[in-house]
Amino acid sequence: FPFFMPPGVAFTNGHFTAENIITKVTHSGDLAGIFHDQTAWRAIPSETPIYQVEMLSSAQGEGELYVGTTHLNPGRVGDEFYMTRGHFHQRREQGEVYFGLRGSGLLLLQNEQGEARLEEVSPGSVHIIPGLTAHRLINTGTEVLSALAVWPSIAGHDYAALAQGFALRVVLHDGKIQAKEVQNG
Ligand code: M6P
Ligand code: ZN
Repeated sequence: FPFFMPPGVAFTNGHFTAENIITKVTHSGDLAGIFHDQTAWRAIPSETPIYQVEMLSSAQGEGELYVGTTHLNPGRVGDEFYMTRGHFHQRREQGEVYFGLRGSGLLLLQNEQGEARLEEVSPGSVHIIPGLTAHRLINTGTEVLSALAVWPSIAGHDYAALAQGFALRVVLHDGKIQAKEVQNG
Protein backbone atom coordinates (compact mmCIF):
# COMPACT_ATOMS: atom_id res chain seq x y z
CA PHE A 1 0.00 0.00 0.00
CA PRO A 2 1.23 3.53 -0.70
CA PHE A 3 1.96 5.92 2.17
CA PHE A 4 0.16 9.16 1.51
CA MET A 5 1.74 12.45 2.45
CA PRO A 6 -0.64 14.43 4.67
CA PRO A 7 -0.70 18.22 4.82
CA GLY A 8 1.81 19.79 7.21
CA VAL A 9 1.86 22.69 9.63
CA ALA A 10 5.00 24.38 10.97
CA PHE A 11 4.54 24.70 14.73
CA THR A 12 6.98 27.62 14.71
CA ASN A 13 4.74 29.88 12.63
CA GLY A 14 1.48 28.10 11.77
CA HIS A 15 2.04 28.05 8.01
CA PHE A 16 0.68 25.03 6.17
CA THR A 17 2.25 22.95 3.47
CA ALA A 18 -0.56 21.49 1.40
CA GLU A 19 -1.83 21.55 -2.15
CA ASN A 20 -4.94 23.54 -1.32
CA ILE A 21 -4.61 26.42 1.08
CA ILE A 22 -7.30 29.08 1.33
CA THR A 23 -6.15 32.50 2.54
CA LYS A 24 -8.20 35.48 3.65
CA VAL A 25 -6.78 38.82 4.74
CA THR A 26 -8.81 41.18 6.93
CA HIS A 27 -7.82 44.82 6.55
CA SER A 28 -8.42 47.76 8.82
CA GLY A 29 -11.17 48.97 6.48
CA ASP A 30 -13.11 45.72 7.01
CA LEU A 31 -13.31 46.35 10.75
CA ALA A 32 -15.68 49.32 10.90
CA GLY A 33 -17.16 49.76 14.37
CA ILE A 34 -14.87 47.17 15.97
CA PHE A 35 -12.31 49.42 17.69
CA HIS A 36 -13.60 51.89 20.25
CA ASP A 37 -11.52 54.89 19.08
CA GLN A 38 -13.20 55.62 15.75
CA THR A 39 -11.02 58.69 15.13
CA ALA A 40 -7.86 56.61 15.51
CA TRP A 41 -9.39 53.90 13.29
CA ARG A 42 -10.18 56.41 10.52
CA ALA A 43 -6.59 57.69 10.64
CA ILE A 44 -5.24 54.24 9.65
CA PRO A 45 -5.15 53.49 5.90
CA SER A 46 -8.07 51.15 5.17
CA GLU A 47 -5.79 48.73 3.29
CA THR A 48 -3.64 48.09 6.38
CA PRO A 49 -3.63 44.30 6.92
CA ILE A 50 -4.70 43.37 10.47
CA TYR A 51 -4.92 39.60 10.27
CA GLN A 52 -4.70 36.73 7.86
CA VAL A 53 -6.39 33.34 8.12
CA GLU A 54 -4.99 30.39 6.19
CA MET A 55 -7.07 27.24 6.03
CA LEU A 56 -6.69 23.79 4.67
CA SER A 57 -9.35 22.92 2.18
CA SER A 58 -11.17 19.97 3.77
CA ALA A 59 -14.47 18.16 3.72
CA GLN A 60 -17.65 19.99 4.75
CA GLY A 61 -20.71 18.61 6.43
CA GLU A 62 -21.95 17.06 9.67
CA GLY A 63 -19.00 15.55 11.58
CA GLU A 64 -16.27 17.15 9.43
CA LEU A 65 -13.57 19.46 10.79
CA TYR A 66 -11.79 22.58 9.53
CA VAL A 67 -8.19 23.45 10.39
CA GLY A 68 -6.79 26.94 10.05
CA THR A 69 -4.26 29.39 11.43
CA THR A 70 -4.97 33.00 12.33
CA HIS A 71 -1.95 35.30 11.99
CA LEU A 72 -2.72 38.52 13.85
CA ASN A 73 -0.34 41.44 13.34
CA PRO A 74 0.98 43.45 16.27
CA GLY A 75 -0.30 46.98 16.58
CA ARG A 76 -2.92 49.24 18.10
CA VAL A 77 -5.80 51.42 17.02
CA GLY A 78 -5.42 54.26 19.49
CA ASP A 79 -4.81 52.51 22.80
CA GLU A 80 -6.56 49.27 21.78
CA PHE A 81 -4.57 46.28 20.61
CA TYR A 82 -5.21 44.72 17.20
CA MET A 83 -7.76 41.94 17.41
CA THR A 84 -9.91 39.68 15.27
CA ARG A 85 -13.57 40.52 14.64
CA GLY A 86 -14.64 37.66 16.91
CA HIS A 87 -17.76 35.54 16.62
CA PHE A 88 -20.29 33.17 18.07
CA HIS A 89 -20.88 30.08 16.02
CA GLN A 90 -24.04 30.07 13.98
CA ARG A 91 -24.58 26.62 15.44
CA ARG A 92 -24.22 28.01 18.97
CA GLU A 93 -23.52 24.70 20.70
CA GLN A 94 -20.42 23.94 18.62
CA GLY A 95 -17.02 24.38 20.29
CA GLU A 96 -13.51 24.92 18.93
CA VAL A 97 -9.89 24.45 19.98
CA TYR A 98 -7.12 27.06 19.59
CA PHE A 99 -3.41 26.34 20.04
CA GLY A 100 -0.97 29.21 20.55
CA LEU A 101 2.02 28.89 18.20
CA ARG A 102 3.97 32.15 18.23
CA GLY A 103 3.73 35.59 19.70
CA SER A 104 1.77 36.55 22.77
CA GLY A 105 -1.74 37.70 23.31
CA LEU A 106 -5.12 36.98 24.79
CA LEU A 107 -8.15 34.95 23.88
CA LEU A 108 -11.33 36.78 24.85
CA LEU A 109 -14.22 34.43 25.58
CA GLN A 110 -17.78 35.53 26.24
CA ASN A 111 -20.93 33.56 26.97
CA GLU A 112 -24.48 34.40 25.94
CA GLN A 113 -25.07 36.13 29.28
CA GLY A 114 -22.34 38.62 28.33
CA GLU A 115 -19.82 37.32 30.89
CA ALA A 116 -16.30 37.63 29.51
CA ARG A 117 -12.95 36.16 30.49
CA LEU A 118 -9.42 36.23 29.10
CA GLU A 119 -6.90 33.42 28.59
CA GLU A 120 -3.22 34.07 27.91
CA VAL A 121 -2.10 32.84 24.51
CA SER A 122 1.54 31.80 24.09
CA PRO A 123 3.45 29.13 22.15
CA GLY A 124 2.04 25.77 23.25
CA SER A 125 -1.07 27.07 25.01
CA VAL A 126 -4.25 25.03 24.45
CA HIS A 127 -7.63 26.76 24.54
CA ILE A 128 -10.82 24.77 24.69
CA ILE A 129 -13.59 27.07 23.55
CA PRO A 130 -16.83 25.57 24.84
CA GLY A 131 -20.09 25.70 22.95
CA LEU A 132 -22.24 28.83 23.31
CA THR A 133 -19.09 30.96 23.70
CA ALA A 134 -17.95 33.85 21.49
CA HIS A 135 -14.21 34.16 20.87
CA ARG A 136 -11.73 36.82 19.73
CA LEU A 137 -7.92 36.87 19.56
CA ILE A 138 -6.02 39.96 20.74
CA ASN A 139 -2.34 40.58 20.00
CA THR A 140 -0.74 42.28 23.01
CA GLY A 141 2.83 41.57 21.88
CA THR A 142 5.30 43.00 19.42
CA GLU A 143 5.42 40.12 16.94
CA VAL A 144 2.78 38.30 14.89
CA LEU A 145 0.43 36.21 17.04
CA SER A 146 -0.33 32.90 15.34
CA ALA A 147 -2.89 30.42 16.65
CA LEU A 148 -3.96 27.15 15.10
CA ALA A 149 -7.70 26.44 15.22
CA VAL A 150 -9.79 23.30 14.74
CA TRP A 151 -13.58 23.60 14.50
CA PRO A 152 -16.57 21.73 13.12
CA SER A 153 -17.29 22.66 9.52
CA ILE A 154 -20.99 23.00 10.37
CA ALA A 155 -20.26 25.59 13.11
CA GLY A 156 -20.52 28.66 10.89
CA HIS A 157 -19.99 32.25 12.05
CA ASP A 158 -22.49 34.59 13.66
CA TYR A 159 -20.98 38.07 13.70
CA ALA A 160 -24.27 39.94 14.03
CA ALA A 161 -24.88 38.61 17.56
CA LEU A 162 -21.87 40.68 18.66
CA ALA A 163 -22.91 43.91 16.99
CA GLN A 164 -22.87 45.50 20.47
CA GLY A 165 -19.28 44.36 20.92
CA PHE A 166 -17.63 42.30 23.65
CA ALA A 167 -17.82 43.23 27.34
CA LEU A 168 -14.04 43.73 27.67
CA ARG A 169 -11.51 45.82 25.75
CA VAL A 170 -7.77 45.30 26.01
CA VAL A 171 -5.76 48.51 25.93
CA LEU A 172 -2.34 49.93 26.70
CA HIS A 173 -2.73 52.34 29.61
CA ASP A 174 0.23 53.83 31.49
CA GLY A 175 2.49 51.44 29.58
CA LYS A 176 0.57 48.41 30.87
CA ILE A 177 -1.70 45.89 29.18
CA GLN A 178 -5.09 46.36 30.82
CA ALA A 179 -8.56 44.89 30.32
CA LYS A 180 -11.38 47.38 30.72
CA GLU A 181 -15.07 46.68 31.14
CA VAL A 182 -17.25 48.27 28.48
CA GLN A 183 -20.66 49.80 29.03
CA ASN A 184 -22.58 48.49 26.03
CA GLY A 185 -25.29 50.43 24.25
C1 M6P B 1 -9.92 31.14 13.46
C2 M6P B 1 -11.22 30.38 13.34
C3 M6P B 1 -12.00 30.83 12.12
C4 M6P B 1 -12.16 32.35 12.12
C5 M6P B 1 -10.79 33.03 12.24
C6 M6P B 1 -10.86 34.55 12.28
O1 M6P B 1 -9.07 30.76 12.43
O2 M6P B 1 -11.99 30.60 14.50
O3 M6P B 1 -13.27 30.20 12.09
O4 M6P B 1 -12.84 32.78 10.96
O5 M6P B 1 -10.16 32.55 13.42
O6 M6P B 1 -11.77 35.03 13.24
P1 M6P B 1 -13.01 35.92 12.81
O7 M6P B 1 -13.87 35.06 11.90
O8 M6P B 1 -13.69 36.25 14.10
O9 M6P B 1 -12.50 37.11 12.09
ZN1 ZN C 1 -15.02 29.94 15.97
